[in-house]
Amino acid sequence: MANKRNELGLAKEGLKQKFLATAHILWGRDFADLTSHEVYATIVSVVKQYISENWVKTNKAYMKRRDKQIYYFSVEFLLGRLLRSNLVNLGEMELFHDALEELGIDLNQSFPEEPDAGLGNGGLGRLAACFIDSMASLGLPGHGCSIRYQYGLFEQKIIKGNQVEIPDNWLGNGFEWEYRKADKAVNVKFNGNAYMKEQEDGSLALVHEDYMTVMAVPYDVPIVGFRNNTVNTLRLWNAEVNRDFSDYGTMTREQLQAKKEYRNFVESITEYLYPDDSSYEGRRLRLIQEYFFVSAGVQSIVRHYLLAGMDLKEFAKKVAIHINDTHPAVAVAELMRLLVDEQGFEWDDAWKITRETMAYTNHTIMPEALEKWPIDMFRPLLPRIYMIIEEINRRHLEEVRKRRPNDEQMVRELSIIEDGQVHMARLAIVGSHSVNGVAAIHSDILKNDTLKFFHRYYPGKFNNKTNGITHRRWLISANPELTSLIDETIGDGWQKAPEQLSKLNDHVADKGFLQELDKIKRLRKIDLADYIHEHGGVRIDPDSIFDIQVKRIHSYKRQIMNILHIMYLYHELKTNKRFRIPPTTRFFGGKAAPGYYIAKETIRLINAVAEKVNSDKAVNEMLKVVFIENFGVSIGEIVYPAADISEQISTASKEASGTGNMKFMMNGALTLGTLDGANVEISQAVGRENCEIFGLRAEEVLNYYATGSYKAWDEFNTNPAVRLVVSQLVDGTYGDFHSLRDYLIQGNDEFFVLKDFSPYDRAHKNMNQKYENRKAWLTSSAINIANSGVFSSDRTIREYADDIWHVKPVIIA
Ligand code: CBF
Repeated sequence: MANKRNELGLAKEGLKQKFLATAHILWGRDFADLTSHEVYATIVSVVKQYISENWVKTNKAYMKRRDKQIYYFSVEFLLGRLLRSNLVNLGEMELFHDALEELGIDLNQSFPEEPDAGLGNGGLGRLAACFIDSMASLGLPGHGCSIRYQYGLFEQKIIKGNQVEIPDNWLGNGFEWEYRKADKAVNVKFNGNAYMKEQEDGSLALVHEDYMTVMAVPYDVPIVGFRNNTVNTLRLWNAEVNRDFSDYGTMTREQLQAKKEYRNFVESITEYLYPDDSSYEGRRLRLIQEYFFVSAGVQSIVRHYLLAGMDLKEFAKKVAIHINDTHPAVAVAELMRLLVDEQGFEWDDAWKITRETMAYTNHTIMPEALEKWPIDMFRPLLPRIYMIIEEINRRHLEEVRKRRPNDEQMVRELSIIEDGQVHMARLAIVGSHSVNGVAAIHSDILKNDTLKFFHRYYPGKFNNKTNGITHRRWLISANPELTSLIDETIGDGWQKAPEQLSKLNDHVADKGFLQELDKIKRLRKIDLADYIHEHGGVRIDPDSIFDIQVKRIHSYKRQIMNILHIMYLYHELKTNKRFRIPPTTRFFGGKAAPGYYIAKETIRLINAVAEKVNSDKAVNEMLKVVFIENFGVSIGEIVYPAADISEQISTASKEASGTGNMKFMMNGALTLGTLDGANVEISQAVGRENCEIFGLRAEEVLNYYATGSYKAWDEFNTNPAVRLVVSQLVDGTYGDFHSLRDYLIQGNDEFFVLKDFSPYDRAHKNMNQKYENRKAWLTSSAINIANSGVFSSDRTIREYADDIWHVKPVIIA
């Protein structure tokens, strides 16, 4: 013990010296004189000194042992902040905290100095971030590949109740975690003419001429494993002007103009995450972005592979490329291009390698996310890639016709090019050896509905991998007191093996444990209440029920049902003297896409209701409504642990999985939800008595769509509660919301808000009743935590590694 204390003391002294020396090197000033941002940057620099040794070691080990590598291609990585999570993963939080304290610095004050790396917009991007954390923590050689966007998703401000979008200049003060690797730059080609030209000997050779080159420069971010020495890499590509294009002196006016246009073009590529796709130019820019990072990523993988001295024939045994949603699907054609055009492979051999290398995950059945590009846009931009896709499709359809003679519907449904468009999901499916959905119900819907023709044709390719979240960020880091309580109760083995959380099942009736759980929940609720108040919001009673719905604002997620229900409660509280509810705060948070009118109107309605309810003294002891501005990863770390009720109320069949549901559950909230996405598996894991399930089932929803038999008017006419709240949208109670009324009634309520309204109300009543029984509630809360281990992304990634990538962990000594 004394020895350990001694070691720690020495480590602390050494660390303090490091801070002082690093401050001198970075700023030429004493540590004590630094601004708070400089202090933060100095801490990061010191943390990087801890990380870099293992980063080098990890890369060397991979190179030397030639272990199979996983490359996870995703247009989004919603990282959030890294300082706290890196310290957790390094296991050095306490040491840093103590050393800094002795230097007069509170480490907790430094965390908010870090900008949220908002390189994503929602579940898909956050999942990718959880996955790279899990790969590193499981010791798997897995890396991310994406774009270094200059601006992340917009910053949301609420002004007079409306969402206003401000550019998210997250790189404004620099991003301390990145390493620019200029020597690893590659060129990406756009435009020009590509064709096959007959040679003198009669053979055909590819010509691609008059193209434009963009230089892709990687910025690498270390991804630190959990106390295991592994440090993997997230490679973010930045578009830069090609070096060859810099001889200003000799240029004519036209050439200078062309250069200016070229520079603007290049700079636009990595400027924004999701350029506005309502215009042709915006859509084209998205396609440019996708090819840009995919081409750069695949080129750099092949180059690295050859550098390691490996044989390309073995490529699929040594490399797994994952296509996260359709955005990187063009990787299929790019790898074919590199193998056939640049490495001289025969088509069939290249195709075998490509298919064995690629795997694809579908994240939604929403048609707008299954990208299609008009040929007229695609071909001029990527002429050689288009030729390759045409050839892939020609051969693929030849095989379809052979295996399914006279089945022209099958041919149409499976064709990668159809109706003048290139279908990226189809390219991904044809070019991959595995296709997976992200929750059991979602994978079933893909097989039986959305992709049924592909499933009939390639039944063996389809599988399910239910999503997960990293318990390191969402529990260990976000809720340290709960972490300590769990450690004290079942030991800390669960931190490395989260399935061991199930040991808590033996304690869910322990009075002492439940009392502690109760105290910790209250602490987290106070944190959230303070955050809201400090950010200009209302005062909230931490003893009220915290009922929270945070996620992107989308019609299928049905925030509108939630707010209509609050309007109903408010009406009852005002008009019915006997009507009572336990004191409740209903929270919302999430961004609406800038061009999504109904979503923005929903935000406006939430804020209008909040204003009225919160300023009404007669009810606001019982009911408050809060819209959390600019919800994102870091705010989520305060929000998820504070919830009593997790609202997961999407129309059944529409939410592929959801992952917020898992973050809430892991922190002890009870799910109030539909049987959609991973809610189904959550309800199975905890039992129906420990969550509240309501509403239409997926089969019923799909049946309504198929038969067209749902009539929103009937709901309006027959359900007085529905009639009341829908009428209030236009009678001036909250302002003018014709937009939402028309959407629900004239638009025939595409997502069954009115149909599910009364079941939703009953579900709330049941929850309220349950909440009144403190012991039963806390037991349910504990059961949710105890059964959340299966929703750690470690479990998910292990399944990907075993079933899809066939990759084993590598120990970094
Ligand atoms: O699979 C991760 C998440 O992806 C989405 O956010 C997406 O963008 N497609 C889905 O909507 C979520 O259901 C899913 O959890």
